[in-house]
Amino acid sequence: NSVTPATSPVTFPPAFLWGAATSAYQIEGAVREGGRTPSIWDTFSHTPGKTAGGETGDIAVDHYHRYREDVALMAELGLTAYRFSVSWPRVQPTGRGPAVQVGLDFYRRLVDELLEHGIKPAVTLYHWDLPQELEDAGGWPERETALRFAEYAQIVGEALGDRVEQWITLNEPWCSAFLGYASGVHAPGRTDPAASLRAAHHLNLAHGLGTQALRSVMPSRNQVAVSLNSSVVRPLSPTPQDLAAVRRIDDLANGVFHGPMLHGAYPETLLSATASLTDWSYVLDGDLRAIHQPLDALGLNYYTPTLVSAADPDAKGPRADGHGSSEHSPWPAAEDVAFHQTPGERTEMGWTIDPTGLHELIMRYTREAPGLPLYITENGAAYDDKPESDGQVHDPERIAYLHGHLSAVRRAITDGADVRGYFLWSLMDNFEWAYGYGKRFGAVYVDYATLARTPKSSAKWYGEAARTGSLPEVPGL
Ligand code: PNW
Repeated sequence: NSVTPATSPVTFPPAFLWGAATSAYQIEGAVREGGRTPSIWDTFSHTPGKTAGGETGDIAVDHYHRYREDVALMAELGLTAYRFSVSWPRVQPTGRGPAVQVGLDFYRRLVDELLEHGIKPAVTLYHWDLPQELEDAGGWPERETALRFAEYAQIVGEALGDRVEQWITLNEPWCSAFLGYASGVHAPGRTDPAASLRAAHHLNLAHGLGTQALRSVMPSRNQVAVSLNSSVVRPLSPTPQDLAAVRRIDDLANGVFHGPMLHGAYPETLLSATASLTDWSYVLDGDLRAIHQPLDALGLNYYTPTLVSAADPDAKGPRADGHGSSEHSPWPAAEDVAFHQTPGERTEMGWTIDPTGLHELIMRYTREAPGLPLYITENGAAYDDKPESDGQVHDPERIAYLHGHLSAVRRAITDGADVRGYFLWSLMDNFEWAYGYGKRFGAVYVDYATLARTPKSSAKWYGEAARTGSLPEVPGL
């Protein structure tokens, strides 16, 4: 008779991908090289008052020049996949017309380097760096931007489709639409709720047309997906009023994107709730059919749950919605909803650590999109990491965070979910948008004075998980 250990090792399926993720503007630097022109993030970060300390991605972590070193580091750690994004203005500086070969060549070299090291590339086409010229022509609230995206998708698909199997059209269109055009804490920094809803529709259309364009030029074995920062929205109390608040925010966070993408329609409750802001007349005949493309997989980005209630109309005070400081809300037509801090331990972003939310999220999409393979395309935590006197960086909090969330993924797989891989956000410390370089999400530490890279203890822990396919034990857990 065998003795059952108190805890058995948390083991993953053999083909499970162990990845890390980054995005172009957050790591590349070299913003004026190879014919690249400004994106909305260059303009925004160079506008006084928009980012912490006026920090920009001008140099970032200089990945454009150090990609070989970075790929070698991933290989040394044992990662089996890497998710990165292509900078649109590096490939198509004005957002229109012929591609710049130097720009495409950079990504081809990066992909070849990954493949030579046995690392599977996953390409995100749009991680928020819209060519400034397209914003000057109206940006995402305009239909034209979606048409231009489809052309850009085709160019990149033609250039890399023979060697990249995994494709993601958009990263977190919620952030592009609502942080970019409603609260204004992200580029282009506009604060127009009606425009943000138009932006959401044209991002959806870009996804649909971009998916068609990719498929028209790529081998059919390739997979096309989208990465949504799908929120887990919970009520403060189970009253009808608080449940109505959940419905409102769930429509604005999730339904506005997965409604058309997965089911071919916007939620009725979203259309009625936003009727005072927009009549949705820019949703043209055929748009929903174009957006409702069969997907090969769905990418979920998860950090923290969202807790809401019906607002007390007399209550005034700061909004605890964790989306940066702005007097403008990223939630159009939701003045009657109040946001609350989920109780519990938090990361350096102020985001509550809640792995059960990730399990909930995976199970929700398992029900909502039966048969669709899922990837966790981002999950991770910012901590105030500092090297010790011996130069090593110890981040036990991040190890605990990763252990908790990977265990939640494993539980979801046991419960019947088809999760094929996990991409830690982020491979290395980088430009955390409006927060600048102060928030470190990396598994690898970057010394911003020298740009030297040092794997933190979490990188070694995660690398061991990747090499063995099961989670190394964490002392004290
Ligand atoms: C995501 N919010 O951003 C992005 O995909 C990454 O580029 C980023 O570095 C990472 O998560 C960490 O922040 C988000 O306010 C930014 O809800 C803001 C929010 C969510 C995700």
